[in-house]
Amino acid sequence: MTVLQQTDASARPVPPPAWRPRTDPAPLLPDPEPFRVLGTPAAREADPALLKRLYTALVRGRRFNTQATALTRQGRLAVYPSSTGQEACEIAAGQVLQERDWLFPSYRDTLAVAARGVDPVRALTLLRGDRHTGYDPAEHRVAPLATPLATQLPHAVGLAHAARLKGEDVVALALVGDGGTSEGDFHEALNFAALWRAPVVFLVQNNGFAISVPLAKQSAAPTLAHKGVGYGIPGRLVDGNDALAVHTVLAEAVRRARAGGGPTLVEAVTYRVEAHTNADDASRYRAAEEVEAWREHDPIALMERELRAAGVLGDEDVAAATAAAEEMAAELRARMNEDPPTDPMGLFDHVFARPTPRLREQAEQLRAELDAELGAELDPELESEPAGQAEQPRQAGPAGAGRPRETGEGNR
Ligand SMILES: Cc1ncc(C[n+]2csc(CCOP(=O)(O)OP(=O)(O)O)c2C)c(N)n1
Ligand SMILES: [Mg+2]
Repeated sequence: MTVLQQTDASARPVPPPAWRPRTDPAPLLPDPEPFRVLGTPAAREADPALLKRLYTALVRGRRFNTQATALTRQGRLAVYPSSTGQEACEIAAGQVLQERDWLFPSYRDTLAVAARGVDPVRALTLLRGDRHTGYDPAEHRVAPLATPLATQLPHAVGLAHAARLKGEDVVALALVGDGGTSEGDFHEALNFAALWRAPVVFLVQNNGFAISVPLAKQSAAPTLAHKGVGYGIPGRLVDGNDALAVHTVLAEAVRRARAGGGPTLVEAVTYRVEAHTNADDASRYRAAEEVEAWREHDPIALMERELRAAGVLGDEDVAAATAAAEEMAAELRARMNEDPPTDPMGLFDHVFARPTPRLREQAEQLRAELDAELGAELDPELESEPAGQAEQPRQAGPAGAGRPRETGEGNR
């Protein structure tokens, strides 16, 4: 009789205990519905000061997004991946950590970085086209905005684990998109985080799309929060447009991590209202009605409705928050309209440890051209010649030749 023909189940050997699940998966499973607070009786118990702080930051964040997008059209920013519609996640992530903790953002998370206290102009440096991060990660405890998907996640786990080994009280919060959860780095990060019980929190902003790829074509998982279960990490599902709910869930996950309880995977269900970046045309892959439906669930409107109903927000407060956001936008505009001093010679820095002869030759050629232009600019006789006869100084980058030759550091 072959094994397949065997009919007597009792004849099968019982697997030893090691074959049983080592962790009860039930407590790891996310709730079937995203956690919500705004519009429910629980919101009435929230600290009004926290609500107001979140509201003000949301209004400011929205204005930041529209201003940064406008700056791309004026050529002042190379690219901007807007988080309009996702401000609740961004602001909660930026506010929920202690100073000693670390934030690991992706390219879409400038708002979270700014909400953590980094100067907004510095937070935009990378997106302005500079090779520098723009801010000192160690000073702010904010890792550089990661453009390669999910690479920030193993970094977060490594840092959190190292801090724990050193006996430091540090939690790392790592942000990633729905598309990023398909990356190998996501899986490796979750596996090691669980294994080492690292004090790390993963926040997946499920905004429905990875550029033009909708979630339905990205993953067959029941929810993205379920992805934690296979690694032994609890998954939490939260309404990503409900700033109070995201703040509550993240704060709980951070507390748990700090207390030695290990990592949590939070999926915030939200929507990317704008195109992927200013270089994308979202109308080619999604219907305007879908976007409009999500605008009905706008994070600022949800918060404002709650605060007005609770009687802690009036017209003057709304006007004050709007005015403060306008002031921030005006300052951002003015500062982003300043040409950062750049050194065209910086092109050759950090290409090779020892420059090749060809590179050295090119550098010398550029240096000679720049010196010639500088000489032309400074020579009064040349300047007084009728237009057309003197060689026009060539613009070399936004700063142009003849400006102070500073190193790339001046771009900060
Ligand atoms: C490793 C890697 N592969 C591909 C890309 C190209 N890419 C840039 S953004 C993006 C979509 C990411 O979508 P998601 O993770 O959902 O983040 P979102 O842009 O929606 O915030 C892709 C595929 C990349 N940056 N890095
Ligand atoms: Mg996405």
